[in-house]
Amino acid sequence: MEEMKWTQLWLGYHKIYDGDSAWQIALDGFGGEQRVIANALEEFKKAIEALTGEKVLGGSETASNSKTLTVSKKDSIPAEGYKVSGTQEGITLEASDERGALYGVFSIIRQIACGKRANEVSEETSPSNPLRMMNHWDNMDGSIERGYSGESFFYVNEEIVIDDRTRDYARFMASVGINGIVINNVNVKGAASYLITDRYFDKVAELSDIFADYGISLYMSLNFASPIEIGGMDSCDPLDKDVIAWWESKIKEVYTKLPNLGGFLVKADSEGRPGPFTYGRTQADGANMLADVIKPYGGIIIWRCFVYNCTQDWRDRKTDRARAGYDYFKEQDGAYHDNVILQIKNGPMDFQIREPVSPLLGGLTKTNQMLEVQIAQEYTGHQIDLCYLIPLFKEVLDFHTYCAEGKDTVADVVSGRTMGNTLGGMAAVINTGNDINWTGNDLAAANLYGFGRLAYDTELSAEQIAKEWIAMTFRLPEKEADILCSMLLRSREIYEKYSSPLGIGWMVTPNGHYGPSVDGYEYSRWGTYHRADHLGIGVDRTDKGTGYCQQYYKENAEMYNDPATCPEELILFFHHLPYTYMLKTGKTLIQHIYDSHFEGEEEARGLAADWDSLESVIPAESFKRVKERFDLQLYNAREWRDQVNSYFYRKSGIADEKGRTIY
Ligand code: GCV
Repeated sequence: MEEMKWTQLWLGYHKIYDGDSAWQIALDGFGGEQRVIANALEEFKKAIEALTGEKVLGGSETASNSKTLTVSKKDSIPAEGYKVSGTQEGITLEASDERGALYGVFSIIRQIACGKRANEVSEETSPSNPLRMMNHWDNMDGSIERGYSGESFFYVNEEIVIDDRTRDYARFMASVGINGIVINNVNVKGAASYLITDRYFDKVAELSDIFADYGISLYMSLNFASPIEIGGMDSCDPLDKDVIAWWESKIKEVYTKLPNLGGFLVKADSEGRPGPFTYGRTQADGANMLADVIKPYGGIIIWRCFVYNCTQDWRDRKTDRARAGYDYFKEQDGAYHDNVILQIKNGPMDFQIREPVSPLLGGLTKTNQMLEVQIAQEYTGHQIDLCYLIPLFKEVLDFHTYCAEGKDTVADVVSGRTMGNTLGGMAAVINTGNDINWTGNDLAAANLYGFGRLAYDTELSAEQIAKEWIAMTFRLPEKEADILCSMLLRSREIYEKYSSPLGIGWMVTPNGHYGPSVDGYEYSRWGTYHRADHLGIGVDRTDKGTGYCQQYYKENAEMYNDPATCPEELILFFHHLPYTYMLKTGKTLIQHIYDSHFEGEEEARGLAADWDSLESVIPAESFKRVKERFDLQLYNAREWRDQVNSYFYRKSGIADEKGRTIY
């Protein structure tokens, strides 16, 4: 038997039923020579044969018992949307464009893989978000910044690698509706600065071509200092006419070589990266200059809002990193050109297990905006610990910003519904690498699948997505599928319980970000403090503290400003409170810390036991890989529990009411 080089994730089809028909394909308004349509039909063939045993007939072949998949172009279907309906005679798929047809095929596959017969297939939908993107933090030496699944499958030794894996990757992404991929780390350094030069054009074009086969546009992260680093100039001032002329000629060259390029993602003036601030210019000056240059080619500039002072003095209690995004970007709301999108992390800090929603989302009312989340588990367990993140993303999407009446959730804002703009959407820092299972932990693939599905349809529930992913990946009996689904759904809260308490975040080992170090970031330059002393803990971000609360619309500002109305899972993010503060549960703050950490560790053991109970129904290799991860997770959970509890016991001198062992 040929050795498996990599898994097929949720496209590893299991036989669902033994069908007795053969399939014919009929195209109406679409042509088989259209590349995305051709690939969609290939996917249908591959899947239907594996799922049902039914053959798809070639052009001249006939059969007495055939059914037909009819793919029709219908202009009334919204862009990238589709309508599929099964009958006794076959399935009709209607779409107005190729992407819609491709997604329609994957919808048929999904429905059959989840248990429907071909004649029962039925769905009519279109994407919630215009842009649904994956951001790779892959470096050209093959390493991945915050990667926990091996090395990059795009780059080895500063060369771009294109093989069967590249195509499979594009298929997986298309199957969940991803339509844009940024292929390199936002920290653009060294060889990556040369992606926009002859050194790499041919390979990038080849990659872009494979993506285009599956309806995906290729994007690149851009080095704002390119005029200096690759152009030999002494400035990258966005208002300098020579700099602008350099960019004009560079972008012309880029689009000559890469006509399908979607555009660029830019991290500027952040964590040591160059940007317009160096020249006394604004973020809008930088973004608009590039946007104007790229506009004739139909490209867009996605400009990140992750700008903050990373050389803060921990003694300084006035500067608040949480405020930075809003402080830097709100002032220029409306100044950004229409092919600029501001990409905003879900929280004001940095992908902690719990943060409030960034006040920039919806705080900006005249600027295209996009939500950035992270499925790479940087702060959420490195794809060792189980942490299904879709519930977290749902909370963010459902959050009411109060920016407009009736259409004020983050989902409304980034989809474009609130402001009527056509550019916006969701991006995820991806969790893949060249590990055999793509995501390190086999169960972390639920986040990869889930992000795409959610970005396409923000109405889907975390549970529904989990069920689909389980059915497609493992095809388990009902009871076992329920166990796995429950594991996924419990996992985020469990991770939260045994790690840092009540929204405070950052009690993590510096640099690597796995495992506890309660004071690891307390006396650092990163603006990440918990301010615990012998009496209490938390950051005062109220009107009497850093004033961060006031960046929200009134309803939220008032809610967060008062500990009595502040959601308790975030209370230490917004308030500095005594350990004796009484929570609504009737527990003191310190008792909550002890209880949640003991519970979290115990519940993590429950997850591991649940996994053990699935041994007979999960493929052996997969079972073993995940089991090894759970062993590590249990060690981690125990360290978190004991270090956090001991720290606060030693600080506060208050004993655990239940008399459990604290060190
Ligand atoms: C790509 C955090 C991470 C960095 C990352 C940065 C960002 O600070 O730790 O590795 O850099 O976010 O989002 O730009």
